[in-house]
Amino acid sequence: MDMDSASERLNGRGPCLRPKSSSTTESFKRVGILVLAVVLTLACLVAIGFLVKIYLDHHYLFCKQPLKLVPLKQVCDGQLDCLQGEDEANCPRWVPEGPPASARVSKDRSILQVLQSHTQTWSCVCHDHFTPALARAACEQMGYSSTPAFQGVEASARQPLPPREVALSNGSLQVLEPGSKRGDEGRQRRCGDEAPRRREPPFALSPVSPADCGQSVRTPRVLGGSPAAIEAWPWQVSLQYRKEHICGGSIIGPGWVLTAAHCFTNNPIVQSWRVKAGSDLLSGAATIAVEKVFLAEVTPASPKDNDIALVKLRSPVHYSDSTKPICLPYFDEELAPGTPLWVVGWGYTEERGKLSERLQQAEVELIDKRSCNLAAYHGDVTDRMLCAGLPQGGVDTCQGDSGGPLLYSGGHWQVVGIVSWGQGCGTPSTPGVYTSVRAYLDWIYAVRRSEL
Ligand code: 4AZ
Repeated sequence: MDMDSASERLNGRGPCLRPKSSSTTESFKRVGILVLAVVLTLACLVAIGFLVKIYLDHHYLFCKQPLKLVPLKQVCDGQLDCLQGEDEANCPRWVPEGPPASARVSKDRSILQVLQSHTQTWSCVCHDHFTPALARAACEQMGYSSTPAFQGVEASARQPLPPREVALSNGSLQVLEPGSKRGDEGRQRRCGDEAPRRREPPFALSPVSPADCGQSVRTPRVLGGSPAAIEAWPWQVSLQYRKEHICGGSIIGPGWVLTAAHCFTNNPIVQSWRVKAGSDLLSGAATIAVEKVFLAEVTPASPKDNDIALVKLRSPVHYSDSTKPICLPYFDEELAPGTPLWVVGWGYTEERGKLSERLQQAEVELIDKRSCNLAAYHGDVTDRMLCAGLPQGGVDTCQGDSGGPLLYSGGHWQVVGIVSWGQGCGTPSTPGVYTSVRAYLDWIYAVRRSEL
């Protein structure tokens, strides 16, 4: 071995080393490129698969038997497309208006009234001999599983109905005729006979804490559309379909949200709905799953009628400063035109605008139905709807506010309306139109009763 070639080999530049190292690098490169190509191809396939899944999820329902894709507009249409009925299984339910509940609560100090079935007349309930079992039966009639304590309030001239004692017969409330014999006592009594010597007036029944609803820890003070704190409107929720805000709603009980039926028209799959409560911001993850959706029946002839829905939650909301129920209106409280009302929501802040990330509040007033129909709606506003806005326009609900509450503060906050429809947003003489909640109290009671 001569010295030159030996030193070349020692330096690593020997004639036999150079080709070996470059061929190893070459093959590493080739394998690398191959791996990269495979990874990229897989990533592309996964991405395409993902996009196809998103597309299919948004347009079709997957039927297992027969194996096929059913277009979403055929889902919840009343026609079975899947043999196992998956396409009609998780849909909102239509609930017709049933017979009226046999109990109701009056605006006069929340006095309880009961219907006498054979005469179809209402009486207020006498305080004498009223038992927790009777209270439970009355509350169940209105769809409540809990029973408040009741107290006696004077059945004075303000209360036109006579107080009558009630009893349970086959589990339902019966109004006793005045002077009827009761139990084995064998003597005739009237409401108020409890304290005859003191000559006290008869007492009717009222819940001890009538406003376990409609309380908020903050009060709104700003006029016009302005950002709102959830603590001022703790019943306000966002109803979201596939994580997208569609409508507003109001908590009316631990497991119940009141909203508009039209929110579900193109979004019928119940499991895809979530309710976001306790926040004034639209984004954020914490949401509650929906168990059932109930809709009042809508006829094709009058599609704007009966725009009311009840959402039953999978788990109840826990009440706090930011989540509380709103009161339903009294059956007998008709508000006068001009009454100040509030609307709240995340809807468009301009007619062709976009949703607001922050909850907004605005003050409007009740507009009488006749002038609302005359000015804009040509008779489309029925007796079961309310109009609200400002005569000069500018303050109104809009797309995305639907289902949210129209609120009246009568000692405690009540949901008197549900955002439903209207021509444009905020234009003068075309006010917002709302479902009148008072007109649907019996429907609400019947739905909640069916789920007790
Ligand atoms: C809507 O599209 C909508 N200005 C809601 C309310 C009103 C108009 C439209 C009332 O959901």
